[in-house]
Amino acid sequence: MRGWAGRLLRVDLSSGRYWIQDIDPSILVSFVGGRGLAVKLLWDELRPGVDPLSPLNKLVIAAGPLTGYPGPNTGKLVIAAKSPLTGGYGDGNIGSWASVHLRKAGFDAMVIEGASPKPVYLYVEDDKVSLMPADDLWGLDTFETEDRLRRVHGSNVGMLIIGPAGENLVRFATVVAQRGRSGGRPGMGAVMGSKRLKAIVVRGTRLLPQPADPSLSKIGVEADLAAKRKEGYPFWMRQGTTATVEWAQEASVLPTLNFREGQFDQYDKIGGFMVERGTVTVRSCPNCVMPCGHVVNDAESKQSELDYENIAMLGSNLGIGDLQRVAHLNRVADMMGMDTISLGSVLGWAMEATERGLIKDGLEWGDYRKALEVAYDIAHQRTELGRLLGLGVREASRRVGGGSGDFAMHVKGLEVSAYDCHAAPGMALAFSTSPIGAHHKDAWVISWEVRNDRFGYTREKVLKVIELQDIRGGWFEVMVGCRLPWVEIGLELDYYWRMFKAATGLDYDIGGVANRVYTLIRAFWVREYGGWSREYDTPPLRWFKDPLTKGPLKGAVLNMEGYQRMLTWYYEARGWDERGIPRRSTLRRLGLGYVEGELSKVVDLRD
Ligand code: PTT
Ligand code: SF4
Repeated sequence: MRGWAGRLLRVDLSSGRYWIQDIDPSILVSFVGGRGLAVKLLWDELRPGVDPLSPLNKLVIAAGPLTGYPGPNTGKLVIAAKSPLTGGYGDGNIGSWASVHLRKAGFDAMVIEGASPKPVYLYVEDDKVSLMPADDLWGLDTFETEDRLRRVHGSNVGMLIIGPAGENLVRFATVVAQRGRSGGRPGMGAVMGSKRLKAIVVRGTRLLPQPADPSLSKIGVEADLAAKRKEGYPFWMRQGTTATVEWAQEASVLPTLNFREGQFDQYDKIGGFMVERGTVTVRSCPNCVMPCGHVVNDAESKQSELDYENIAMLGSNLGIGDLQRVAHLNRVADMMGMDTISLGSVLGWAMEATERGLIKDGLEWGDYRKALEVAYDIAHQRTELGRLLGLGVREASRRVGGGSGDFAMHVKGLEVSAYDCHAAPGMALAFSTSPIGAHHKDAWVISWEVRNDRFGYTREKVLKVIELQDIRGGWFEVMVGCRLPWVEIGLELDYYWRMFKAATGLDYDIGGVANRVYTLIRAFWVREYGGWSREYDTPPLRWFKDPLTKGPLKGAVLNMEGYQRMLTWYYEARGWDERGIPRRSTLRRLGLGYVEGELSKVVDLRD
């Protein structure tokens, strides 16, 4: 086959063995790569009900058939496992040289299983694989770990690293690369930590897999040039994703005080223009034509790489209107290896629980110093509050009780990313049907919704969510390229279809692949949850119960009846029944008939 390496590396940390396997070409054709390959492997290989932090969980690191080739933003990979935060399927998409090196080493993916008795890191150089002692790295932050590994292995390697949060099994610990790329929101760092795997270092010295059509490079260069000519390119280069702060304020969707409000009176102190003024350098993933990692000096005059989500969740959501302070919290999250969205959410929830008298000696709104202290406490799991918040907002609210679940901002256990949905039913549906919990990555429908139909509960909106999910979550996550050139500056999707065809020689029905991947992920959740309920696909109660109290949309709340109607339309369009469970006929149509047996053990499948 062309475009794929056709091989995966499997490492068993319990025995220290590794072996190389050919990947069945029919699996690559049906699931493509990245998230598609990951969920196929996890469905086939994980024992149902496995403890995500046990040696029986597996970590899949998967590139895709565009990874590494010249062309816009092809330096990413997917990292996936059963999530310790949600108990369902979890993944993240991270920019790292490890993606390009993995493919140059001759692999499309790695599967890491078992658990090492002692801290180790994995070193892969083409077909040579070593497990190296990591006792002296254990306990170090991600920056220091990267520096030390570079001193040993040089700069021509790619790395994926965990920090103290991953080691200490914080449920929203992530994997960090290149001092500021962070991936795997649903606790992929904790899965690495449970395996006592501190880092993965990859060096590939071979050529990338041969593409079907040598004109692939030409199309890639053409796409790069087209991106640079786009009208929005210069402004993007000035502010990247951080310009979203001003947009979100204007649209009343900027999460403020634990998603109580959609506007923050100090938004201009943490917005894109402040970032632009303070930017000292810009970093990027490999092969990026439009770098978005804006680096500013933080409250300790150290460099911190910012994106919109970090600023909103650690700034307005906590009532902190100071960019340097927000940047410092962000830097600490990167060093500790924790997701900033979940960190901002658990801190916001704790501030509100403190205000309501549900937590003693907690934190006040806007209290930066205490927020910083608690962030370290979470990463090191060293106080009762740190241990509670390290479980994520769903579990923390279950333990604290007192109605605190009503303002715990999550779906399926994954904290909501930075878009308030009091007046955005389409985005609420996108969060609630995202295949990993409330992440915006699969369908950022909110900009379309704000422009076109702010308040409607319409079928058109449901179909828009599915269209975006299929392109973003179904397609960019399987071919594994960064979607931002298309989303942010309007690079035509046609370039990607052409590059994909030139790489693999195959013409794809995108909707078919996306539906197969979404349906298999849903089957995974149903198997792990032992059934399904519409409640799991419903957004946080706050958006239905507590109206916005300020701003132009004062009084806005979601309507439950309208929302449930949209959810039913969503299930119908995906071929799932009214409970949200894939129908037998859908499974067969998508070539997923083999999951029927396992699913029938936990639910009665309908035709
Ligand atoms: C992503 C999530 C995001 S999405 C942001 S900001 W964003 C937060 N960034 C964090 C960070 O930084 N440090 C930290 N400790 N935690 C963080 N948590 C949050 O993580 C990221 C970019 C961004 S920046 C976005 S939108 C796009 N996401 C893509 C995606 O999901 N798929 C895809 N094919 N292309 C994408 N391109 C863009 O990538 P997760 P990254 Mg990330 C400091 O991984 O788990 O999906 O979480 O990986 O390399 O940092 O790229 O306004
Ligand atoms: Fe990475 Fe940003 Fe470039 Fe995408 S646009 S490849 S996230 S640096």
